[in-house]
Amino acid sequence: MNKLSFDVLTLFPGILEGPLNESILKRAREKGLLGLRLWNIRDFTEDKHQKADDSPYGGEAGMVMKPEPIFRAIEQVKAAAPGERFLTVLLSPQGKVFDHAGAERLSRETRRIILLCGHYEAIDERVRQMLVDEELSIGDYVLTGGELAALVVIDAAARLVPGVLGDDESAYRDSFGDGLLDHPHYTRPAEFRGRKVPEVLLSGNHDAIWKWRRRESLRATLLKRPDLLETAGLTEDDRKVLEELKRDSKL
Ligand code: 4GY
Repeated sequence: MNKLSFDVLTLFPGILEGPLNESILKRAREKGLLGLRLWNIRDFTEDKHQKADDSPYGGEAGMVMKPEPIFRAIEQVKAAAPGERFLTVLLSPQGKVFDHAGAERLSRETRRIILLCGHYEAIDERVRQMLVDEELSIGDYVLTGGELAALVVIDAAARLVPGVLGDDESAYRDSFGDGLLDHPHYTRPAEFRGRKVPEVLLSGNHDAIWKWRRRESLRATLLKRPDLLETAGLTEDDRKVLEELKRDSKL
């Protein structure tokens, strides 16, 4: 088994520590299915003020992360795992937008993944040019730093690693796998404040239940994210159901 491993480089490891030590990610690490190391870029400064950022050349507002500590950090990360191969990823709004396909690709990655988190305004361009293999964005907005984006990437990739989700959880793995939105879910009680759980779910008829769920997934996708229907893997039956949903417009 080759394990999914991340080395996260950041000026603020505390942002990641909490989430990585809770719930499913914590359990995945304990099971040895997920490797995670946090590296504080400040530890790789060499001046007495441990300066990791500086004002930009050309004069504009904000601070730019200095190249030297990042270069030293990445060199040390690589030296700590001799003979291993690495994929260095910069989290930034300029990257390719991270989606389910991206999560699947990373979950199968055999190289150790270095996640480089920028903070402040920017990172010195030479870091991107000389060290970064690819840039990933979690969406078209700007964060105060790449740390939250790194968490999103780690979480989405880790849950796709076989064994990370328990048996009870793994049923949900396909929710986006087929490119459709999830169907509604219900638990006890069978009636709550006048709202009943759909009869079919109590019927024990698994074929009918499967059909209902598929129909509700298609309904939710048609209603909330019709763009996803273009790329979803739809069967002939799915297309018939969609036509029905549109025709009846009892969405
Ligand atoms: N969006 N997706 C994102 C981000 C913060 C300045 C470079 C994003 O991934 N990262 O907004 N990152 C910036 C802050 C330096 C990273």
